[in-house]
Amino acid sequence: MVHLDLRKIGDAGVAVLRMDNPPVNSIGSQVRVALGERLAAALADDTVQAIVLTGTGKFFCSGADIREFNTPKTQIRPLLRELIATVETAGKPIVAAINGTALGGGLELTLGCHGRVASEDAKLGLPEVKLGVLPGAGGTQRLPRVVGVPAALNIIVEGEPLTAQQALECGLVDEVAADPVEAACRLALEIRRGERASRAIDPAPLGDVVPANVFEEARRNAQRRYRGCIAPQECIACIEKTLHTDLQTGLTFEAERFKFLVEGDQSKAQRHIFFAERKAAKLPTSAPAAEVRSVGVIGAGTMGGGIAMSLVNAGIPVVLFEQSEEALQRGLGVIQKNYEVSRKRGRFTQEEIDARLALIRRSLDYSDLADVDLVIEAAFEDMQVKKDIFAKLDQACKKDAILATNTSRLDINEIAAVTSRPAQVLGMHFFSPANVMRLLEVVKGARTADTVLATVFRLAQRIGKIPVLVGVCDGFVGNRMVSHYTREAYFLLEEGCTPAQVDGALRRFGMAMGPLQMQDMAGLDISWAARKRQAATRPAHLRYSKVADRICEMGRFGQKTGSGFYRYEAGSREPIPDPEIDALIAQCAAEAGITRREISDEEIVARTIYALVNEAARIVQDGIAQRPSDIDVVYVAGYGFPMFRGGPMFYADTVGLPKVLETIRQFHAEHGQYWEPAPLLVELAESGRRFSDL
Ligand code: T1G
Repeated sequence: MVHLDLRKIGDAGVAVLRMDNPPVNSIGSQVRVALGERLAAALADDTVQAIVLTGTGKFFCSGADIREFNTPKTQIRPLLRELIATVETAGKPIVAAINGTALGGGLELTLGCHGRVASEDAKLGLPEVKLGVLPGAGGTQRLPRVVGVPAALNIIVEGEPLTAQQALECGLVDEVAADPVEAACRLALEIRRGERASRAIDPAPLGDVVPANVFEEARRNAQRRYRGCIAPQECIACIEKTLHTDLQTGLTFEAERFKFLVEGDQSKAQRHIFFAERKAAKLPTSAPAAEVRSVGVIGAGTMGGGIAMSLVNAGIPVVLFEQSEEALQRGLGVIQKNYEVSRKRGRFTQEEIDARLALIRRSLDYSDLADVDLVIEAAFEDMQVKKDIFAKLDQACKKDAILATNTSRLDINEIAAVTSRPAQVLGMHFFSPANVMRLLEVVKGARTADTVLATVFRLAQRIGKIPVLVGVCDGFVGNRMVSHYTREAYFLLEEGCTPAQVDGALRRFGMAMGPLQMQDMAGLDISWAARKRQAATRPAHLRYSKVADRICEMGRFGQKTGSGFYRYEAGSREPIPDPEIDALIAQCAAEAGITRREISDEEIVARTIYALVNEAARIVQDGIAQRPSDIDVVYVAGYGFPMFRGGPMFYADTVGLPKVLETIRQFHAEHGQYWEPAPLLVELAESGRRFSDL
């Protein structure tokens, strides 16, 4: 747990305390107790002139043990902030040797030390805001006193880690060393001998070190970037305290705000997503993963181009295939333009972009795909087009190559059946823009081999995606649910809402974008094609809204045609309400004999979000998703569902399944069959259980 090694350096003794709590050296109650004991021993030992704190392997300390939050273990003494106070006020110099990742409480521990040395590959950050809390062991009070207020605001509100070099440049660490423990021992003794100044924190208020509007600006930015999240605002309030309050007063305020957040629904939701993402990435098989050295991408359109970028961004060579030179040039042009935008934003240097573009080999010939380990097909969303491509790929590619399709809803098994290798065929459903969106639905076909799943899951993590295993059905998980969500949005239009009212209610709920604006962004023609495909099997007795079809019949496909549910000025994505659409909706309602009425935000949210929940319960029941939390990951990472609500299933649990069921039964009585409660939802609600129990 915490090892104590005594080192003799010259005639001086240095106690090296090494935290060792795999897998990520989190600091829970047991580590705190052990560290407290070792520290007391080293401080009491007269042969020890200085102390060094360090970690094990790749981790210094990944912060407090998140699993202990909201449990009695958090009250076991010493508390982390008490340990840090002991370090800070120790009579012997204590230096942190940051041997790797130091996050949250781990970095806060080093802020109590009298010096900090980092290894070259160290990562240093305070990501608590991503868990809906704040750095509650002094980070908001000590970091501004070490790196200054502007840098502290950025580190704490954004929650992104710094490299060792960046930490050196902003004064967070004193040195970067190949052997941080050796360097820390030397620094500690130099401080002991008075040859180097101690970096002990000055507890006095900082005073007006920054213009007052810095905090207003920070609040406005955080409100815009993290709409609905309360933790960033609390972080800013704590940091602001450093200007005019001393350290102890600030620490008390910080502890009180931490308690408020950690007991709140938002943090519970964000922690749920933290663990849900890690659970989703685990496959129910121990089959070995094969190496993917190069990938073929079929189609250089919006999706193909984004997929190629996410692969070369991870250093994986790509053969980008198109049917015509013109299409290839157009696709490569879009990729270059996207990189140019990233360069202007300082994300990539020109050298880095050139290196990525050099990994893209352009192709008009299937034989260029003979040696790739995986092909991802991102061609036009039509079954026959995809079957033709897979038949050709089956001939052109080496026998053990994996063939994946980026279809967003077509039957993987039907595509696999045209090949001689159905075990090597699966779906890899990326989300637009594919080089940005982190979600990847990995669609397991009836005959997809476990080794193929393992290979694609490992590749997904390598390219920074969150893989979620889903089964074959129309729309898999995300799109199968979204069609129920948009159905209710269309019905709400007919019953009295405007597009802006529906979208506004869901934006206030926290969605990144409302359903109708989202449809305009994705292109109305895609869902129109799907509705046409489904028309043959849609039961005639079921209600069907013609609103979206009518808009498409007018040639309005959304942003790409300058109008859809909204109008868009040239070059702008800002949705402008259009009276012509209001009239069209009223016409459809009249034809359907619907009397329009006032509709509340509450009803809009319940009808759309519970439509998601009810269909999601069917998806779990059908085994299309492994567990409810996977569905939360799909919606938070792929559909703009607010992280601070934890996804549709966690949100339903938070509301309470009996209440959700009661409302759905009410909708069932009012609106008919679409709202028949999912048997799994009924079973859980009536047995007092939750989705999170599954
Ligand atoms: N507590 C408990 N478990 C943790 C953990 C933590 N802090 N960090 C990781 N795990 C588990 C994780 O669930 C997984 O478990 C396994 O470790 C490997 O993780 C007072 C209040 C450190 C960068 O926010 O960002 O300090 O799935 O798959 O990709 O102010 O984990 O195997 O059962 O992610 O190598 C602040 C959270 C806490 C860091 C490693 N710290 N962790 O990434 O491995 S709040 C954080 C991470 C705090 C103080 C406050 C990453 C990582 P399982 P992994 P990885």
